[in-house]
Amino acid sequence: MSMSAHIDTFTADNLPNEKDLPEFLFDLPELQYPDKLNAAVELIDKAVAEGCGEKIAIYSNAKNWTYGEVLETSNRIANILVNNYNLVSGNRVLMRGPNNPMMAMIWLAVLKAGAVAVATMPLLRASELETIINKAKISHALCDIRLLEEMEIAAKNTTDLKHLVSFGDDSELADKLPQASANFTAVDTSKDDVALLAFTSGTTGDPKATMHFHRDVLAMADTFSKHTLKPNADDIFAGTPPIAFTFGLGAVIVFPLRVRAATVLDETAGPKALLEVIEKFKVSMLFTAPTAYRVMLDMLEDHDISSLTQCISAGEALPEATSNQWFAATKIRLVDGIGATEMIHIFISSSKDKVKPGATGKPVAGYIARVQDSQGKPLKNNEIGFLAVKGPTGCRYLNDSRQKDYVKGGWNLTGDAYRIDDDGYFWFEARMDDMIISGGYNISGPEVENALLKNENVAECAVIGVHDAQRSNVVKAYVVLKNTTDKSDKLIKELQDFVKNTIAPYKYPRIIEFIEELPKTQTGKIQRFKLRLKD
Ligand code: 3UK
Repeated sequence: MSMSAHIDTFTADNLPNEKDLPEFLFDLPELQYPDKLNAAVELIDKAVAEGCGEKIAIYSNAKNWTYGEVLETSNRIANILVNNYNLVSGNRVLMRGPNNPMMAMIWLAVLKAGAVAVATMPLLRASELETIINKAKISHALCDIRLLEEMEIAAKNTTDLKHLVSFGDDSELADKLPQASANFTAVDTSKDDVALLAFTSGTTGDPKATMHFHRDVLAMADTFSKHTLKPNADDIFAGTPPIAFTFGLGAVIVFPLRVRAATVLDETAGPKALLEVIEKFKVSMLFTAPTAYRVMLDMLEDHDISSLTQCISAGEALPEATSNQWFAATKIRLVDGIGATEMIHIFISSSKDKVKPGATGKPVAGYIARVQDSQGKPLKNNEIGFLAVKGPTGCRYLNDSRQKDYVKGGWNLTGDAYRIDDDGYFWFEARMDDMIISGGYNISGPEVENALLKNENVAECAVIGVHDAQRSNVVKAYVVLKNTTDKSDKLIKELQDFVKNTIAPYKYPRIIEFIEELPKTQTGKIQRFKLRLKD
């Protein structure tokens, strides 16, 4: 391990014990990083040094930013943090705002100053912010001036936070920017200094903070992006996942800057706005969740999306039906990829010409993966078990006993049930928690969902097991309808027959309830546990 440049050693002091860490693999030549490495310097200073100063780095509805302007502004922000607010390397800086150019430049500034970026979802409420401040011992918070209210409540209830600074139009930061120097010498961090904390979207209980080093930030680009997506400097990236979700951080900041491409950071969320962004900025690389692809399918006619070359889906299993519908409408085969906050980004996927629809793909270059039983013994092809993965990135929870659940025998265990087919493709079955045991059978909720989604009247659905005295559990489907408002028993029967004709009949949903909207996390995942609580 190299010597840390952090003065505030909180993150280093709270790393898991060596014996509880996963094994890390650095086989690829591009993963041989030097001991001294600052990810932000690689992403922005080096881009300008290579001559990209005049090239556009960030498009937005308000203004476009060249690489040179992004470098200057992030330098000014770093100077303000250090000179006006006493930031020292290793301090944790909370960031609160929608995906916009300022958020990106603050993120770069925090890393350049050797501090630790803690981006948060814009919709969080005071109590959730409080939990993050306490857990990560946040010293500084930068908050979009329009989102101050909840932040101020959280700040009052905590003692660690010393500086709360607003950014955006007419903010404290905007006020100081013109006077601050545009030159900043980045802190000479080590490749294994913590660069960011990412909180898991955690469905229940206490959120976990995962820690990622400077080298991890680059590794996500040098594995998945470089080898699977193969972008170049002419690409234009866009997507909906927030920067606080590492899916978004990679998609709209790290991947584009790593290859000196451009990113669109647009605040207006939602599938309709996304389609407008694609058309206006001629986006080539699109990143969003399966649900958004489904919603966009019905709006494609009104938009010119011919600039798209690759569409990446992650966060949840991509149903084969959605993959095929998107392909039929756009001639672009969706790239599905499974990632996790613990792994920082995607570790199983396929490049678009190698996709097997319905399967997630194969381990990304730099990663190895297998399916094992509860004892850690590898299973044979086509047997369903626990997904285990290893690579250049991996799980490091900040001071959390759950480290021992995620990492066993050097492998990261994601909590997903998978199988590997005879061609080596990995197939998602379910979250372990979403496997339904009914009448002695193991039924995967997502498989039933996939069958239902092939029906023309089904917009969205979620399948869970509900308690039943006879069968221990029965399969129940919550269905959001489209093309019809007919919530009759006849339609229920039709949908049940449809499933019986699509997959093994015993898997059909014995109960179907129509619902207006499915409960979802801010990262776009269906909250099946909330539906389970209803029953
Ligand atoms: C599930 C998937 C099937 C799976 C993420 C890309 O989702 C991300 O991170 P989270 O920590 O959740 C991890 C869990 O989500 N999942 C994600 N993608 C897929 N299941 N197919 C998929 N394609 O249960 C996994 O264990 O919120 C995704 C990049 C960065 C991320 N953090």
